[in-house]
Amino acid sequence: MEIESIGKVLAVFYVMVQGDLGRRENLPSRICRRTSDFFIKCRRKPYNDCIRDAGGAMKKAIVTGITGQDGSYLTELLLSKGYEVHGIIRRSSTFSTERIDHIYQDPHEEKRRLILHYGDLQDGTGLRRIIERVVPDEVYNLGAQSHVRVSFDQPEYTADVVATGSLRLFEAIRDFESVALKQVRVYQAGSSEMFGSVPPPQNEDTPFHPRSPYGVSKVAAYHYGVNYREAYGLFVANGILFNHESPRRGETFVTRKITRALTRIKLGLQKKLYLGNLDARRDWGFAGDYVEAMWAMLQQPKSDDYVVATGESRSIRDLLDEAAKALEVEWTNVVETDPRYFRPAEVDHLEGDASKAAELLDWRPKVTFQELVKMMVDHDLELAQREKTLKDAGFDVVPQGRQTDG
Ligand code: NDP
Ligand code: GDR
Repeated sequence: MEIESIGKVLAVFYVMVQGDLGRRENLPSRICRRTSDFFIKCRRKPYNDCIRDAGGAMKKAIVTGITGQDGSYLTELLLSKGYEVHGIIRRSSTFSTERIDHIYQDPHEEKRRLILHYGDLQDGTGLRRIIERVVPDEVYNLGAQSHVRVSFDQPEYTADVVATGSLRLFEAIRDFESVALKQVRVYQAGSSEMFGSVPPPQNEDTPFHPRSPYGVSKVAAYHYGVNYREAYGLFVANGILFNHESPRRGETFVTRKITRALTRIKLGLQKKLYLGNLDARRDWGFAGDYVEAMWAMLQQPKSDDYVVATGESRSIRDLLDEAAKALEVEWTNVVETDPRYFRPAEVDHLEGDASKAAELLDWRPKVTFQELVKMMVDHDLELAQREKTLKDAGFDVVPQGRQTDG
């Protein structure tokens, strides 16, 4: 029998028995290549779709930035949809998996669907190795030095992770596709910070004018994505997401900083809250809603760019009003301005127009601004209450995390 026919027979056998042909290591590579050709050329459908249609194999996704706010919500979503999720985490001297501890699966568990790999966007070889091992259907690139103020202190590092890190990932996927003959769909985490100083409302046609090293790096990553789409046919969807928050938001971003501080102040654990510019306006949504848009972008027949936003904006003062109202406290006498939180160049007003996402992805935000603030306040009040209980019982309570002078 000719090698091509053997390949076809083996392919069908594997799809029926295991539904897992996507793993190249399961077959001798020459036969695997032939079977890939068979699926791609004969069926005229993307490789993964053929496999799934024939045998219903589980989809595999790689998530960079899995330990971050969005990574944790996205992983919950993908697991609920039956995916096998491979998260890339950075080695650190303390644990960084707090946001995913509730869904963590021990390597000794059978049939795990959440697998963690050490890797870094600064290490292209490591990224390539993970992609080759996992053979993903989808890659979500959420990893970043994501703090705008910090990017002024560490511009080169931010550019290396956010811009060049994305390029390393696209390069690795491009090479992988050409060898594995398998399409990988890529989500690139773009940001409303790319619009910077351009007046609202901002949509997919609004020009970019970033105002920070972070914003500039995200613009570069966005253009790398578009370029790889045009040059190599890579499926890259750029999500241009406006601010999205949750009880899992990092504590140095303004929403969480406010809800953490006001709840501690309410219980007498803290006296003051130091903030920067209170007049900036942001379009704040709920992170849990926004990860649904990320996933929807990769299910489209063609890769494209989408703004994801609520269409409403509020100032930091409005946010303080809403959080203080929920807690029945007064903020004006506890909040002080500290210039160290000002930015060398500020983004004054972001308010997105997400009508393209509504029309093509059928995506709309579900959680309102008031519900979001309430959710964060309730969560942080519980944290503060725990802290107070320990303190009242005579235990030393040291708040976690330290602010730098930068
Ligand atoms: P977080 O800051 O919460 O998470 C960032 C993640 O990136 C963490 O898992 C972090 O790991 C990881 N990371 C940092 N540096 C590297 C690196 N060198 N290599 C690999 N991973 C790294 O961000 P969010 O979850 O809020 O945001 C997710 C993505 O979306 C980011 O790219 C962000 O810039 C972008 N974005 C966010 C918006 C928002 O409002 N949240 C809006 C628009 C875009 P570790 O835990 O080890 O630090
Ligand atoms: P942003 O979020 O810069 O929009 O980036 P952040 O919450 O840091 O700032 C929002 C606005 O609040 C003002 N502000 C302060 N900000 C912080 N962090 N701390 C303060 O004390 C403070 N006082 C006032 C800021 O000047 C700013 O105008 C977030 C990140 O998640 C990015 O990764 C993402 O791309 C964008 O949202 C969309």
